[in-house]
Amino acid sequence: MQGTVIAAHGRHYLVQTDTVRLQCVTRGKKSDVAVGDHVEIKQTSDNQGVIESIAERETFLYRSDQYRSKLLAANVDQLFIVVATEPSFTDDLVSRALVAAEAAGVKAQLILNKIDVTDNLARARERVAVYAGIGYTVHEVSAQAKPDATRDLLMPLLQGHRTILIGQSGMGKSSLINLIVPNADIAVREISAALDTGKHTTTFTRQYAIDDNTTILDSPGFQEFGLYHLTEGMLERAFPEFRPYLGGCKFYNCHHVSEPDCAVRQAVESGEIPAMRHALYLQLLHESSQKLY
Ligand SMILES: Nc1nc2c(ncn2[C@@H]2O[C@H](COP(=O)(O)OP(=O)(O)O)[C@@H](O)[C@H]2O)c(=O)[nH]1
Ligand SMILES: [Mg+2]
Ligand SMILES: [Zn+2]
Repeated sequence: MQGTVIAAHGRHYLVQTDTVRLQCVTRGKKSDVAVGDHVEIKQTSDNQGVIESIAERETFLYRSDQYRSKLLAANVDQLFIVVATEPSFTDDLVSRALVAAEAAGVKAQLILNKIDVTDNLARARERVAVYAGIGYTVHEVSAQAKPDATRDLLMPLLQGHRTILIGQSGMGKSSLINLIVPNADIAVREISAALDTGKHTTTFTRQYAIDDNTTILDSPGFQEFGLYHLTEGMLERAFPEFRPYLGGCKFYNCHHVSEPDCAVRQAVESGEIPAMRHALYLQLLHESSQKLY
């Protein structure tokens, strides 16, 4: 039987086939299955099965720590980073998610939610403008105050795509999912029960089908978004605003750290590359050198 992994919790996976939804485990200790994976399964009881194999992935989105990389989602083609006017979001997480998306060849956009909270709106707009300046599209919504307008804006962007929502806890990811997916709250309770996650309904990634070729994935609000797995070469290419300068450094193998006549650092000095982004690049370069696998 073939199916799609729609939720993962530890080594337990929920697989949806055309006809049934099965709680699955992998054979042996294999644990490299992710939500979004197309899998071959063997049904072992009414509601259980074993994952036999994983189909080739179109994309894979990772995060990682010093010790291992962790597959976040497979086969998504779009990543929406959800930020809000309140609570305040961190640029660190936004940029890390953007870098992960670039490295995976997944198109990224930003959603600024809670624009009804006018006190913080100007500041939030200023902050997301940095990403718009780099070339990322930013959409403004209010899941709570303007639900219909929010749905009307998001639906055409989602149609025909496999989209993952990423954002810190409290930004409004679940509120957006509830607008887009009818009965999402019921679905998540069912998934939670099937995976026996207890009350921890938001600690795992799950996928909802909107129609036959439209899916949306909700991910937990990550505290950490390590990118130790990225190599230096992948890193510099994952910053689109660096690209115009990459051939222009004095040394062809320039790391853009402290080398003389570095075109990237000159662009930081002149304000063409946001200093905050270059600082994150340096941090990620450091992480990349610290990985132990
Ligand atoms: N004012 C305002 N509050 C919102 C909006 N969207 C979500 N919230 C609230 O923000 C809180 C966090 O939302 P939730 O969807 O659970 O965020 P998640 O942690 O990213 O899934 C909840 O109390 C929501 O009611 C919005 O557009 N405006
Ligand atoms: Mg949530
Ligand atoms: Zn350089």
